[in-house]
Amino acid sequence: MHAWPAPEFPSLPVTGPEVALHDTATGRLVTTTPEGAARLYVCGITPYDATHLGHAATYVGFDLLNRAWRNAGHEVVYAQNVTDVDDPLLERATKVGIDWVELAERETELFRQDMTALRVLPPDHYTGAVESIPLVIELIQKLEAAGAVYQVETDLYFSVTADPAFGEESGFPREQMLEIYPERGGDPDRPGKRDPLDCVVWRGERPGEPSWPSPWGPGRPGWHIECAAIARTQLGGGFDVQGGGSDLVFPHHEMCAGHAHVADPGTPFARMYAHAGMVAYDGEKMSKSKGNLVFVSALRNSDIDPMAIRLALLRHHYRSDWEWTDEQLFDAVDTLGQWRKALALGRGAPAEPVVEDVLGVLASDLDAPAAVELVQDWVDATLGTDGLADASDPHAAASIGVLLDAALGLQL
Ligand code: 5CA
Ligand code: ZN
Repeated sequence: MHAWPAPEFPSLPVTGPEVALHDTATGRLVTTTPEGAARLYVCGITPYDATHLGHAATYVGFDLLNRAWRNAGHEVVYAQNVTDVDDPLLERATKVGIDWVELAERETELFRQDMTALRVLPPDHYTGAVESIPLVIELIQKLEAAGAVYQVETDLYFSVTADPAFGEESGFPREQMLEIYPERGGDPDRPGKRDPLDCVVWRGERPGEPSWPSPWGPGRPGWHIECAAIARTQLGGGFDVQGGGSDLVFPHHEMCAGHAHVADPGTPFARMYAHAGMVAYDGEKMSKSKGNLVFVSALRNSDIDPMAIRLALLRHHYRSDWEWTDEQLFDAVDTLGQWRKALALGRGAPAEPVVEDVLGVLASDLDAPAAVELVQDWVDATLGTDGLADASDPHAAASIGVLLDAALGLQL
């Protein structure tokens, strides 16, 4: 399917440092070392409802990585999926009495518009689960050839024990996996399974549900196999970063890695795994199932400047869990007003050190809050909030404007 239009990406006069990122699997800050283009996969939406600020925070977080890599002189190949057939989507479509295809298309289109408004760089490969069914079947056949799948009634399961590295992505002890699994789509107690942690790779047809033909009978793909198939096909083995929100650490990314390891023994799925923190609202994780949502599109419809939404998100480190409040948005609107005033002066405090420092903090685990502080210091010095305006750099505003756009995705 098509992604969304790319915003302009201005080039900076200097090259940024290599990007270091916190790796979930090792728990360490690791400097990424792309060979050729940097290859990024970020798990996409399940389009049964509009984009909320939690989704937006995750995609803006990985957009910082995309930008930091480009600013360090790398080409980036970015792939993202759309889980356009899955239980929650089908359940919602039935509940509201609309066709599931129509629901998925409508919400995916709204997501594209939200991402465009937030100036998130689009993926190069944007792929739906439905359109990747042939890839899924091909991958399951590889797993089958490796003896890693078995049938329970009309469903096909993946044996987690087939991957000797199973557990290394999340690092979770087995008890923790067993506890989380049922909360995140797993069915540990189903009779006939060889290991409670085994996951469905092909779900046999159920009455009233869509299905596609396969060597194992009509059905549809499991969730994890979808991302494994799309990522390894579009990015190849051992791509640089697998990303998503921290709710995907287990089981989703563990299972994706498991499938890929068994299909291509000796090749890692991703070289590292990065996860964004969870955004809460009203005291709980913002989630479609709880309904405590703030939609990006609702804010845009009430004439909120999308750049203020983006700035409010950037004020939190991508890895931290935090709670959204409306005040943060009003603060961001005020801050942007002040920044625009400083940029309108043309001259200002020296921009060169700001450019270098901002690229530096972003290359160190995407520290956007520190970058925002550095820009604020420049704005304060330029406007002379202490009565001492610094206008020593005649090209300051132009340089800071380009920096804000290229590094932080803020076009003011
Ligand atoms: N389609 C799957 C991934 S293959 C999925 O998780 N879809 S989703 O619509 O539920 O979430 C889309 C992305 O937003 C995922 O990366 C998820 O980890 C992230 N996400 C979901 N809720 C939040 C939240 N409250 N805060 C931050 N990120 C979130
Ligand atoms: Zn995924």
